[in-house]
Parts: sequence; C-alpha cells; structure tokens
Amino acid sequence: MNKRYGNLTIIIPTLNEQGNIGRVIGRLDEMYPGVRIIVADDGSMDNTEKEVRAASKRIDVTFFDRRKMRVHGLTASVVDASLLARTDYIVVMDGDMQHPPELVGSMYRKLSEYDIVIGVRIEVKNWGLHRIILSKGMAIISYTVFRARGKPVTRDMMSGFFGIRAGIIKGLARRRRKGFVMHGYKVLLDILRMADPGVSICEVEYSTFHRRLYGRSKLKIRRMIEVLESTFRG
Ligand SMILES: Nc1nc2c(ncn2[C@@H]2O[C@H](COP(=O)(O)OP(=O)(O)O)[C@@H](O)[C@H]2O)c(=O)[nH]1
Ligand SMILES: [Mg+2]
Repeated sequence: MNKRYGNLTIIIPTLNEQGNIGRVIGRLDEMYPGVRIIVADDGSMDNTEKEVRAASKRIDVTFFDRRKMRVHGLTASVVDASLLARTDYIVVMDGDMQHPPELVGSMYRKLSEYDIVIGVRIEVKNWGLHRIILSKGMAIISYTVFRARGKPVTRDMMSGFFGIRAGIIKGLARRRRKGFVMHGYKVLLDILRMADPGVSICEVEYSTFHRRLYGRSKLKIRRMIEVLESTFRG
C-alpha cells in the first residue's frame, strides 16, 4: 500500500464539528495516503465523536477525547495531541473546512527544508467588518511586538493552519508547557514566541478562506485577551 504521507500527522482540534469533520478527514485520507490524523476534541456535545469513530473504520484517525481534561482550549488540545504523534512532521488545521486540504501536501514537502510552514490567508472573504478590525488590530499588535523583540514573524500571525517539525512542538510541550496560553486559541503565536531564534520559517499562501461549512465560530472578545496573553507572556 502507498504510504507516501506515513511520516505526517494532521492534528485537528474540534468542538462541535459534526457537520464538517467527516468531510475534512475523508478528503485528507483521499489526498494523502498513509497520513495519520488526530482529532483533539474538547467535549463536543454533538455527533463529532460518532462521525470520527465511524470514519476510523476506514481511515487512520484517532479520536483524542479531552472531555475530562482540566483545561480546555484549542491550544491545550494541539499541544497535548502533539505528544501523541508518532511522526516527524505535524500539520495543524481546523475541522470546519476553512483550511484547504489541498495545501497540506506542499506544507509537508516544505517541512523537509523548514522548521515551520505557515498557511497565510491572502484574501479574507465574507467577514463582518468588526471581525476584520479586531483580527487585523490584534495581528498588527502581535507582529509589532514580536518584531521589536527579535522573534519570528509572519504575514498571518493569527494563522491556525501550519506545519511544524514534531520535535519542536514536542520540545516546547515538554519543557515550556507553562509558556503556552493553554486555554487560548493562538497556538502558533505561542510557538513563535518561544521558538529558538534560529528557527526557519516559510509561508504558503491560500486565498479561499470561506465561511465555515456548518455550525458557528467561537470568536468572542475573550479571544482578543488571549491573543494579548500570547503576545506578551514572558
Ligand atoms: N479542541 C478544541 N477545538 C476547538 C475549540 N474551539 C474551537 N475549536 C475548533 O478549532 C477550530 C477553529 O475554530 P473556529 O470556531 O472555526 O474558529 P475561527 O475559524 O477562528 O472562527 C475548529 O475546528 C473548531 O472546532 C476548543 O475549545 N477546543
Ligand atoms: Mg473556523
């Protein structure tokens, strides 16, 4: 059997993604033979688990049940899931089809050359004005602070779609666990803040940033505070 992507784990944090998750993992499995998927679920109240377990009969997908964990959040989910990965490379993506599965292949290839590969949205469609302002404002603050402190930056500081060498995120998860804003949602920001200065970074652009397929987004003002925590934590 073709296992071309056998050295890649895709981590998908989920919270109530029953309408999307089956399609996301189905697409990934189709496109990337041998890939392993970890769905890090924070206690979905819908049929997310059922969807994933049904798919696991055909697809190499693990349902990581974080229902009983003390700290919930996208960051905690990704950090903990990284420690379960048994591959050299990891890609993190959303479970709502907002991150194009087509990009994962080039991210994976670039990880042989770079430590971190960041999916960068070059066109944001269909967003409400307040969301654009909040998001852009936060991004500018983070970018400026990171630049001033000599930390790595990217055109999309708020990206939730990235690839990383497993050793890097696992190292941070083990040695600098407290540096992560675990209840937060910007795990990439924490990683960039804590990464070694010499870390190599590359960007891949994508333009099709659609509204989520089903369900609703969890953006709140609280998210802004978490971004500031991720930006300014020592
Ligand atoms: N594990 C976990 N996943 C979450 C949590 N909140 C959101 N997610 C997932 O993280 C991804 C991005 O969330 P979403 O609400 O779409 O954020 P947005 O795209 O920035 O609006 C989706 O796959 C969600 O299901 C959470 O608290 N824990
Ligand atoms: Mg989304």
